[in-house]
Amino acid sequence: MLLKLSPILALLLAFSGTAVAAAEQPTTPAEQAKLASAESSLPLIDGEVKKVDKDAGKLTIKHGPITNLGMPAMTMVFRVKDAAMLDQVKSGDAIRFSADTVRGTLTVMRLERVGATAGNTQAN
Ligand SMILES: [Cu+2]
Repeated sequence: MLLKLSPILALLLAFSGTAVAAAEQPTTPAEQAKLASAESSLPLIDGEVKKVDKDAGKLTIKHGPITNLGMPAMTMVFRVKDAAMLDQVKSGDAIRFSADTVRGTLTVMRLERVGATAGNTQAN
């Protein structure tokens, strides 16, 4: 009897293992949509790039109040979500950006250049 039960038990264990693994998957389409909308609903903050550190993957930004983080205006260092952001700006650029805490680190989630502050007026 025990010998006949054990394959069933093994099957049940295999199924429950699969169920647990599926439940731990953090990225169902619904969750991805939720994450994406949370990201795009972050407020855009005015800032000025003070330093671009490509080696460290960081930007120093003089920023206005960041309401979603409860942070007053200051100059500070942010990590960037995407290293390509570091190629889009240089020191002195006026930007708009959104920031959030990702795994305990303040991270630039979105970045737009609004113009250079150094009289860089080229005709497009
Ligand atoms: Cu700050």
